[in-house]
Amino acid sequence: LTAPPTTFNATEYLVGRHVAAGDGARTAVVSNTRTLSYAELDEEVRRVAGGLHALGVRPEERVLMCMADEVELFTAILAAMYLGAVAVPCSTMLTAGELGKLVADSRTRIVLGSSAFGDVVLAAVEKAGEVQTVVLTDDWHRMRDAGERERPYATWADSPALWLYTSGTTGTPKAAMHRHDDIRFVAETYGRQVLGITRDDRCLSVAKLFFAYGIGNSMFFPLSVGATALLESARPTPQLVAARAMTDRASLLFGTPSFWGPLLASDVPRDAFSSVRQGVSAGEALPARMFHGMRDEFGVEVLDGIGSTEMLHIFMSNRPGEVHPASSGVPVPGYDVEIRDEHGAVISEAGKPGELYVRGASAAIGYWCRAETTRKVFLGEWMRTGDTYVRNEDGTYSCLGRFNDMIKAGGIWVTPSEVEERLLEHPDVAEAAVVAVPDSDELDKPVACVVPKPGRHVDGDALIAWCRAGLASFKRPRAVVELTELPKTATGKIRRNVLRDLVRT
Ligand code: 3SK
Repeated sequence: LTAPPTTFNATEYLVGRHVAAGDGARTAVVSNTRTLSYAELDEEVRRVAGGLHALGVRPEERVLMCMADEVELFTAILAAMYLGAVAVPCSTMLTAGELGKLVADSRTRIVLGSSAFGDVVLAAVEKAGEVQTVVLTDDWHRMRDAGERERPYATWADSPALWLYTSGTTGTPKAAMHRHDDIRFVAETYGRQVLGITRDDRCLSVAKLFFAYGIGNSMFFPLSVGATALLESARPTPQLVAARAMTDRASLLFGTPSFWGPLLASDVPRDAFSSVRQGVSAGEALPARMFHGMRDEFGVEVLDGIGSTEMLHIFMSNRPGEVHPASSGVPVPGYDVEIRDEHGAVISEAGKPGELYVRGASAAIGYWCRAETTRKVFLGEWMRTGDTYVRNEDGTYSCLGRFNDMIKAGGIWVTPSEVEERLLEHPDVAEAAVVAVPDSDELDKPVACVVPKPGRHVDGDALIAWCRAGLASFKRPRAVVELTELPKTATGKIRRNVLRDLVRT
């Protein structure tokens, strides 16, 4: 070792620093049930950290959470990082079986859950032999009353802070491992230099805290500047988000195309977002129609950008006042992008599509216990996104779809093989392939192409219900197409591009 590592703790950066600077009275977070100042948040973090420490949590150990967007989840994430442990917020949309796989994969010994999801959490940990403690929010007071942890653990900038499970880039869920300094980096690049976030902003996000997009929107960006996070625990319908934006005077509104579409089709009053100075969109490419609709009807300019769980947040984006509709804009300061062909050679001409590669200091250090996939995705400083992009003549970049078969529906990854496995468990199904098909809003949705067993027929609604019963609801096919056979290559591989064309017509 030539130089000592830099000591840096993300929770200190997000919370403690503001209290030390005399800003403890500023409002840090407003949830559906509570409002906390920075001083109160700081105290709550130290209490929850004390409770986790008393339960035996050690630095670098995982703490898995399956919790609604409320003060408990907010403080649990911060408290885990404060202790030097690793926060692992997981989707609340998963079935017990799906969550159980993440619990087992992460080898966590402690699981925190909202009591509202108690059944799922308890069933998920049942088969995970390493779990020693489950704390549900009904028992939260016992944990937070164990005594405060006075000082943050002296983590290094490179210490592990946060794992986020993703199915993106390649199939099965795997944890992208992020360092403490990744959090500072996204806040100081996209947050400050693109959004121009200030301490007067009030951030409202449709994406929940367990998504990379959501945790940046609702925690890293507002707390990095002493601004206010508005947490919403319920499903973000257009009516609910509009009501919340009005009541709490949101100034930054973070959505996805699958939110803007229904919002534009709704009867939400067109002045509902008059406090919003900037809209943001990510998750999937924003159709130009939605950009114009939001600007012309609601008076909100929506900045489309692309990010990934692996890069922690948005690395390419349009800029306020300089939006190029139907494009993801240009790289965020601190990031570089390249378009490369299938051999990895850089494509320098505009208009020629290829796979988007990105580099920047917030890149995950890899996937937990997935050496082979890590080596395929993280190539030195560069990361393969798995998205097909093109550079336009004006220097902006546009998304043309996926480089592989993964589906992004409503901004969330769906792994075709996982849905196909479930379909094949149905007694009427002989063969199945799931492909992405654009809906009327031009947004990809999973569609199942199914060959029934001899003498059987498939009932589309029943098959969708079958998938819904065995998988998280967002993974269900939105339509089922019955075929007599699936198109295949000479070596027996399903020709998904042929299927996609067949189903679209
Ligand atoms: O999907 C995206 O564009 C995205 C944006 C920010 C953070 C994470 C993701 C996956």
